[in-house]
Amino acid sequence: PADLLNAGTVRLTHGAASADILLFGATVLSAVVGADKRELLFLSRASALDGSAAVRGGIPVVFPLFGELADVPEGAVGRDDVKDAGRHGFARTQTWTLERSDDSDSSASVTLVLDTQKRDDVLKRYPFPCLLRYTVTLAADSLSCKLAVQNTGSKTMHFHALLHNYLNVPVAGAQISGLNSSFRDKVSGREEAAASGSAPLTMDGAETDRVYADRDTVEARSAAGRGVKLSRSADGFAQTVLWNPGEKGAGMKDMHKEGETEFVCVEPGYVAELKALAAGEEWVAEQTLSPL
Ligand code: TA6
Repeated sequence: PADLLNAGTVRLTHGAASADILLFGATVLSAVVGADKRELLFLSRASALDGSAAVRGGIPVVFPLFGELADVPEGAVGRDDVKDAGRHGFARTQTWTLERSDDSDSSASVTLVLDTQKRDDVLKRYPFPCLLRYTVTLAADSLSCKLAVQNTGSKTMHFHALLHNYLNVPVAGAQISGLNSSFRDKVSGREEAAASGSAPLTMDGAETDRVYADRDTVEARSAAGRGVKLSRSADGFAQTVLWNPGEKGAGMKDMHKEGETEFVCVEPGYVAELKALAAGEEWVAEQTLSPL
């Protein structure tokens, strides 16, 4: 079932599994699944949860701009559409509306919507009316997040979309498998060729910020061998971002002390270019997280 815990948080439960979703940003804050009740997500204890800022942890929804406008090459198709969208866009800082909840024998789910046609402040930043529909489904051993973007306006719109998963996987010595393609390294500013072979990548705690061309299953395991598997069903998410701030975490005011050592962000997104979506069309992407 889905219960409104207070005005701002929905709690999904299914058997022993539970998940909390903040209406602010449609941010999944926690997902506890599996026989051993494993928390899949990291949430900073210093994060605001009162709607004053985006959440540092959980699964913020990034839309319609990933990063900064300066990250989008001049002249890129659709760049002008997102010029006022702001860092990581507005979806993570708008309060979404509870549309429905469903229960079945195998899962519990909730659907939140954000209709930008009803938000004058959003339309000023991104003048493309659209309906975002986000369905979070909790099963005994997994959490799925499905994002649908419907263009309800009369012109083609352009956007990035990404689920900024903060996985509860300590970064020191973490092994990431499934990221074998070429990538853009945002720390060095370089494009890097694909590594030969498919050996897992080992994280060393240094700042890492990469956009991989990989779009298949990615597994992140701690040095102790446990972790989270990210898979996708709809094929909307065409890249994968790997991020940890390293030492920069200490300078983040919404990060608890040494919180940056406790997670790895593995984020499915459509971020290599701006997606064009014609009037009346819908775009759908979905991820599933499960314990390893
Ligand atoms: O997804 C990686 C990233 O874009 C990084 O560049 C990084 O700074 C991070 O997201 C967090 O952004 P935020 O605005 O939440 O501080």
